Amino acid sequence: MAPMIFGYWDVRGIFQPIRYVLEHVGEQYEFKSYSVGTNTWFEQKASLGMDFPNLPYLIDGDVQLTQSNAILHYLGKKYGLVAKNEKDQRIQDMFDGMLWDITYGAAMFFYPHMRGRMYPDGLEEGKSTYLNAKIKPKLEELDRWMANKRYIFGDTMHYNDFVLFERLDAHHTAFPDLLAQYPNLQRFYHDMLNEKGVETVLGSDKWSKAFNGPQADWGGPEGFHQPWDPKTRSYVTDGQ
Ligand SMILES: N[C@@H](CCC(=O)N[C@@H](CS)C(=O)NCC(=O)O)C(=O)O
Repeated sequence: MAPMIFGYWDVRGIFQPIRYVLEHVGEQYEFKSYSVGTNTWFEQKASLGMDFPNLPYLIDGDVQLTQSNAILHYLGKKYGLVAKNEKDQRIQDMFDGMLWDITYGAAMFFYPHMRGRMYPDGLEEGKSTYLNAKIKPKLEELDRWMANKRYIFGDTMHYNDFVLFERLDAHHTAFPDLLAQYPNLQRFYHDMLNEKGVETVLGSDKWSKAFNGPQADWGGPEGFHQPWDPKTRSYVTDGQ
């Protein structure tokens, strides 16, 4: 059987949890990388024969899928990383939506063209609004949820764990003091760093380390993995 094909920009973005799942289960796959800042994707988009063309996409034989949660769900089913009863299904649905809110909320803060009325004065000035009004309340809820749990669903791993990890990694990198306020999330984060898949991907130079595209004020290919310093409006470099 031909390997599955995935397409996405050459940054971590919303594809990274999908990559963690694939590497976690040791699946062979082809990755079609589209360079951010080029038109390659947009030139091909309409001709791929997809119902709702977008990035990321998945082609697996006759199956073609877009929407990151639909792709994660498809892979989760394939590899046993999904809810297996009604109660867990409800939790999974809730996490799909809630982690998407965090993903989208971060994009609305870090990408200037998406910043709206919430942050009228830009990144630096909007930082405390983002932290206090947006992300901290969600991390508090998640921290309570994760008490006495190894993974989101308790003892067994689901695809949502990789999404939560990626969101925590981005926020921990952008705001290095943040995670220390949430002991249960911090423990989960550090455990996940050693999880097969996460370790493989983050330890490899095969894939971009940039969280965001170059249009973002933080986490783009230029300054990836360096915490952003609000005072200098720049990335904190080694030794600072
Ligand atoms: N809700 C969609 C969002 C997809 C999306 O906005 N993709 C962005 C990259 S993160 C994109 O550039 N899509 C290409 C396009 O709009 O043609 C998902 O979860 O997959």
